[in-house]
Parts: sequence; C-alpha cells; structure tokens
Amino acid sequence: MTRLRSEDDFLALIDRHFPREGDGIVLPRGDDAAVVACPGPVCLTTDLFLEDVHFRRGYFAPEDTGYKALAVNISDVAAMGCRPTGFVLGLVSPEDADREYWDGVLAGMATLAARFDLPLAGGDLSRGDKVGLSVTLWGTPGPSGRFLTRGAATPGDVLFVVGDIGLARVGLTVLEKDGPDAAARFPDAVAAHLRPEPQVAAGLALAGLSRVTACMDVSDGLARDLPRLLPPGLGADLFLTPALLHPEVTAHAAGHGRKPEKEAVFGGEDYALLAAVSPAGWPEVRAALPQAKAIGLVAGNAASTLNGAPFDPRGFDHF
Ligand code: TPP
Repeated sequence: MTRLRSEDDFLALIDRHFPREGDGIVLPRGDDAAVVACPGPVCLTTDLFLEDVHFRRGYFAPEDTGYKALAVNISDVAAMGCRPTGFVLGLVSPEDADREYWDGVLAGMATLAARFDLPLAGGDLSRGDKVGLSVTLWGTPGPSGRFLTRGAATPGDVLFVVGDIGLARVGLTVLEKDGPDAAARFPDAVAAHLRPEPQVAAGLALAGLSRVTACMDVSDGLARDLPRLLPPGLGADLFLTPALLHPEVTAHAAGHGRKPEKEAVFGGEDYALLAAVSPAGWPEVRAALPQAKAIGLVAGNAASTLNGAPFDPRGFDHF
C-alpha cells in the first residue's frame, strides 16, 4: 500500500492519466476554473458515483469504478442525442484508498475517455469516509443540431430500446450474492453492471431522425423511467417476449421462479436508450439501428400494461 502523500501528489497522478491539453480546452488545468470553448448550445449533466450506494469496492475493480463513473454520465449525453466533449471530476478518498487504487480508477476512466477523445478540464479532491466520484460532463449535438428530449411522444408511437433491459440488474443481484465469482455463471450480466456501454452512436443517429419523438436513458429501470419519458396522462402497452431479452435475464428469472419480463422491467442501471417514434418512422429507426428492439406502443391513457396485464411503475428510488 502506497499512501498518497498530498493533494499535489494526487494531482500528479491525475496528470499521468489525463493530458492537460485537448480538443476544446482553452486554458489547461491548473487555474481556479476551467476555460473551454463552446461552439454553441451544449448539454450538461452530472452524476455521483458513491461507494455502497452505486458500487462496492468488494466486487468493483478500481478500473471498473473509474470506467462506470464516467460511462453513466456519457450515457446521459448520448440520450440527449449528443456527442460528449469534455468533463470535470470530483474525487473523495478515504484513508485506505491508496495510490494503487486511484491509479486503477484513473486508468479505467482514461480508457473510456480516450475512446471518445474526452479531455478532463478540471476537478476537485477531498478526504472523506468512503470513495466517491462526481463527474460533470458536457456534449454537443450532431449534424442535425437537435437535442433529443423527453415528453413529446403521442399515442400510437412505437416504443423501443437500444441496449439490454434488466441485464445489469441481474449482474448486481449475482454480484451482491457471490461477489466477483458471479462472472463465471453470468458473464454478460456482470459486465453490463460493471461496464455499461454508453449508446453514443445510437443517440446521435436518433437525433438525426425527425420522426423520433422522445428519448432518455434507462437508469432506474424501465418501469420507473417509462413514465418519465411520456407526457403526463399517457401510459404504454408493453410487449416483452423472452426473445427480446438477454438469455442471462431469462435464465436468472427461471432460476428464481420469476417471470423474465418482470425481471427486465424492474431492473436498473441498464443505460440503454428508451425512445419513441411515430409508426411511419419505425422503419427508419430499424434501418439506422438494426439492434433497436420494439417493446410496445404509447397508449392513449395513463393505465399501462405489460404483456396484456396491468402493471404499476416501480423501480429503484434513492429516497
Ligand atoms: N446498491 C449498490 C451497492 N449498488 C447498486 N448499484 C445499487 C444498490 C442499485 N442502484 C444504485 S443507483 C441505481 C441503482 C439501481 C439507479 C441509478 O442511479 P442514479 O444515481 O439514480 O442515476 P441517475 O438516474 O441519476 O442517472
């Protein structure tokens, strides 16, 4: 265990993983505040990633921790139909998180940042009782100039997802039970929980399709997030067949005597995109994103159904 001796020591470690210069960085890190170029409107998001709330050190490798703290923010920008362009980072370190730990966290984060050419513009450090990461990230729209938003879906629109629903929740369940050994039986679920793939290319593609009426990323589970996508007073008729679900979701549900579609909608941390498109636009979505899966239709009233039966929105809630 090598202790981090001082704040400057920590900052030097950050410098080893993240270059100070980068696209859009007007004044490199080192001053009181960041100066970045803004070509026009940007979308801005922030997400905390806290030990024992969002992750456990017992089964999150340091590299996974850094990766996911950034990935969940990139996912928000992807859901707005934007490309991520820069971020700032706040870190909280307890006494027992040593240099090797943070070296791993920063390496995992830097790997993902490099994939999107994302510069780190600045940040803050503090001592605390548990590990905490706070990322604030911004992004710019694609060629269409459009920001995808929630709330403009109308009855009859096709609801679809890009990414797996319920898989990350299975990952959390098996990791909580068996720790890292869970990866042997549920490799994709564990990977979906530890290293979600932000759907940036899909978000940019959807922003270019004018018939797409609404989009968001699913972080609290489909059942809880769906009402947030739809205008007040509208519900959805969802049709989730096992063929639409990942085999590990179906297998886990079968092992616990649960219905796979319930396992899927009451999940969380999917970081899939959930979107709506007018029926005429669905072929365009399929052409642009063959991996998109239709899961239902927007209904004309607030009562939602799942495979024909009424269902109540429920999911993860911090409070
Ligand atoms: N307990 C632990 C130790 N780890 C977890 N990942 C969870 C519980 C489950 N969990 C934590 S946050 C969350 C879930 C399902 C929902 C998403 O996080 P949130 O901070 O609400 O994301 P946002 O909606 O702000 O993007």
